[in-house]
Amino acid sequence: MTRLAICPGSFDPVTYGHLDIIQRGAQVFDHVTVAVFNNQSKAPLFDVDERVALLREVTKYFDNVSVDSCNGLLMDYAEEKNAQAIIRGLRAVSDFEYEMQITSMNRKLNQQIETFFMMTNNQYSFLSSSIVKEVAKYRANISDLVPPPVEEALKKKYQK
Ligand code: COD
Repeated sequence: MTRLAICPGSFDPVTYGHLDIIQRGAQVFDHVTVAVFNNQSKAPLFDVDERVALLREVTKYFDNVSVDSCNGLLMDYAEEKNAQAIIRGLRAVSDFEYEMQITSMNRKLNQQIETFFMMTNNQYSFLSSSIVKEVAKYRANISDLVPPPVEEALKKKYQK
């Protein structure tokens, strides 16, 4: 049986922290689908198509990773795709409460699909899309935080 994991998120935009958990997840599962959602509580800088295009560009070297977008509930999407698992990353204790809340709700919605957490790589423990956008706005060097296509896309956004 092919073991499929969904790696859901806003990815606004994808960072090296995201890429690290996608890559490590892809070493454990047969296939990882990165699913881009519009998180209603965050006002996005990149629209969903832009986020998907950037993710496809930076994951093109992994042969068992694909990228998709989704509206609606994560667990409906995961069930429709016959996924066995959800992959999430954990950076700090502050992530834990939020993750516990959404994982408990997801488990209530579907008991068959398990959520797996991966600890961040130490070098990315401070890294988030929000922090990258904040510093990119002031034209700081972000080359060690995001892959080159994302750096380019951020430059374009903040040139306007
Ligand atoms: N190191 C390791 N992991 C990281 C790092 C880093 N530096 N940065 C981010 N991550 C991880 C995050 O912990 C997360 O697991 C993943 O990468 C994606 O992060 P974000 O910030 O892009 O994504 P979120 O947290 O905004 O995603 C939230 C969802 C879109 C998954 C959520 O809102 C959702 O499931 N929406 C669909 C609607 C739904 O089903 N709701 C019911 C659940 S309550």
